[in-house]
Amino acid sequence: MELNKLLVTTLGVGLVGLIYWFFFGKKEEVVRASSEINIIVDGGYKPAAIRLKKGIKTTLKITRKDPNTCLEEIILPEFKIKKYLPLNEQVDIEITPQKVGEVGFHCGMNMYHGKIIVE
Ligand SMILES: [Cu+2]
Repeated sequence: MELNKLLVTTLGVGLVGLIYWFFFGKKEEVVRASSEINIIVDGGYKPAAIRLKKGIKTTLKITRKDPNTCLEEIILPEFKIKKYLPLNEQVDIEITPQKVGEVGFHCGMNMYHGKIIVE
C-alpha cells in the first residue's frame, strides 16, 4: 500500500473511532447504593443509574427540585410503585430487589428515565 493511502486509511479509522467515542463513549455515572441513596429530580434523575444488591432493602430518598409537572410522579414498574413527588420534599421509597438484572424507573409520562442495576 502506498504511504498516502495508508495515511488516509489510518486517519479515516481514527475519525470513525473518534465519532463513535463522542456519541457512544460517554459513560453514565452509576452510583452504588447500600441501604439508602439520595436521588435528586431536576431535569431528570440524579443519579439516573443506581447499582443495588439483590435481596438487600434500600431506601430511595427522592427529592424533586424541578417544578416541571412532568416529573411529579415516579413509577417503578418492577416494584409496582407509583409515587407523587411534592416539590422540594423528600419522599422515601423502600425497595428490595429480588432479581439480578436491570430494571427501569420513569416519570408519570414515561419521558424521563433512570435505571436500577441489581447484582
Ligand atoms: Cu414526564
